[in-house]
Amino acid sequence: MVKMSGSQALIQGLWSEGVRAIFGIPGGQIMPVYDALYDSEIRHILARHEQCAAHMADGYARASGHPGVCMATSGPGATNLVTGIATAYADSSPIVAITGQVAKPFIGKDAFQECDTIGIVTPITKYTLQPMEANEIPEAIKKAFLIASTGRPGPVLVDIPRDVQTGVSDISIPDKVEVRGYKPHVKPHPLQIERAADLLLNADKPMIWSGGGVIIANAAPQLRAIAELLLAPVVTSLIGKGSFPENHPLSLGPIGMHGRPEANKMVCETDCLLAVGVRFSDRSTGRFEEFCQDASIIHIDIDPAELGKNKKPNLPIVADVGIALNELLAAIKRKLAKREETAWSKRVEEIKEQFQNSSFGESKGYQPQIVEKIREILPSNGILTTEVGKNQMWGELYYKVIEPRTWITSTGLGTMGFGFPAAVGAKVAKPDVPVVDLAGDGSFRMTENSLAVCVDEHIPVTVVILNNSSLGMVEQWQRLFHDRRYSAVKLSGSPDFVKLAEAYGAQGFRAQSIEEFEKVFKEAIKSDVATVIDCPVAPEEDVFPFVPPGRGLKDILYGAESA
Ligand SMILES: Cc1ncc(C[n+]2csc(CCOP(=O)(O)OP(=O)(O)O)c2C)c(N)n1
Repeated sequence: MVKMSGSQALIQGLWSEGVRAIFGIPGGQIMPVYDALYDSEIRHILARHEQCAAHMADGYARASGHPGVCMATSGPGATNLVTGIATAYADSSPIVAITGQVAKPFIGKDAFQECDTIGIVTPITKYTLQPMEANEIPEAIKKAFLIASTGRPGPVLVDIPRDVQTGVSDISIPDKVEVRGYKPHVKPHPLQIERAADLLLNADKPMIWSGGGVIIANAAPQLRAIAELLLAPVVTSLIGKGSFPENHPLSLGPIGMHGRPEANKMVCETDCLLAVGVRFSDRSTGRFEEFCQDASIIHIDIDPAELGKNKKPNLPIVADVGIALNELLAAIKRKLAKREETAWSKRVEEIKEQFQNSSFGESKGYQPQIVEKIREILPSNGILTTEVGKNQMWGELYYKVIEPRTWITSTGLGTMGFGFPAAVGAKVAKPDVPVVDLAGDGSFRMTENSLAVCVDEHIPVTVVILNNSSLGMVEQWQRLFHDRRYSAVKLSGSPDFVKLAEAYGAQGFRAQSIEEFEKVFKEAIKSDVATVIDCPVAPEEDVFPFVPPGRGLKDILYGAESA
């Protein structure tokens, strides 16, 4: 036991959890913590908006696999974190948010900058804690990290009243902590694994659907081994891109509204689907009733709440995805030495042939070309984040992700403004790899102030803006489904993005052709300052193919004429 303040205990607790970077903004009710931070070796990255601090922590977590930490003061600081916390929650990303709160005697008195942070975030966090004495802080921090990073990961918020931060007590930092009632189920039942193996081996058209849970569990190698043994094609969810190398012969890419047509077509044909670490999102499945109607579905997930939530599986398995896939691989190996090519595996080649080199129309437009060029130039461990809109969908269709944790995008909440701060967080986690945000002009404008953070903190990320002077995705939907009644989508009044970057002290380029883009992009990812590349693109260049909302995966639109 050592005499220290609650704030000192917090900083020590964070340090002992391995925290070396915090993203945040100070304010009145968190100042004692910032004072203690002054004496610590933890790097503090001053965000320019708390929403960005939360997205930075999220990007850090997704790139590294370790919880990211964000911090804010009470009231508006805490409420500004909300979109970032909800984004992390929807995508099962482990962040720990620390907020200041008014001193205990002021709670419930409508004090300056008081708000019920715990009440606000309870539906969008995995857990919340509010230590009420200084000596409770170390245990609260340990619990926060344990809960955020185990089982199905997610955000945890620790709200600390100001007088608890300043209170001095005899405090020790525990090595271990137990959370009563919290026991994430990890081991699958052996009989279920045997059954899953039999179902897959007896199927004529086995297929794997791999999701974000495979990435979280670091289980990509096991998944690949199973696919190769079974000669089963693999499709992913949008967030699951990277759980199976998209340049692998068995990869068909992502399914869903903006998925690859070959993936959507083949998933309609399978007779046995192994769905791993996916949540059967409507964006992936289209109409639930039509999804894999004639297939047996095996669903493995660590969160029992996911099994049967949207689609009832024939074989539900609650388990840590890594352990379950290890055991499934062993079971399949016991029963099958090598599988010869089948009609189904030949169909994979055939369908890929049909679609992979096609732009689904005439010639490939500028935006797919840019996305493919990024892939060509970035090394396989380079990280691409995206915003939300057409930019994300071009990425989904044309950017082949090779390694886990190199594709970071907001899929559950679909948060515009996520990609740039997430890229900053990812670059802090992985300073040696190039990190690029693929943006739309609308999304970039929501969090462009992170340019100040990049310059100030020497975090050289590259932002590629597909600049169509419009809220493009909404415009596309208005074009296709609302009779071209363009309501509130034209983004006039944007600054010159090259000059904007320069005004922040970053670097700006404009690329009007693919040749120009190639040249400046190569320069940008090697540069030691943040770079914005403004690519003027045509607003009418729409993203196709896609499955219209409310339809089944077989109803693919290849162009405006089929809408
Ligand atoms: C914070 C937030 N507000 C609104 C939306 C709804 N929305 C989805 S896509 C989109 C347009 C995106 O425009 P832009 O960032 O310019 O990208 P583009 O589609 O043009 O590539 C909008 C407004 C959203 N997803 N997130």
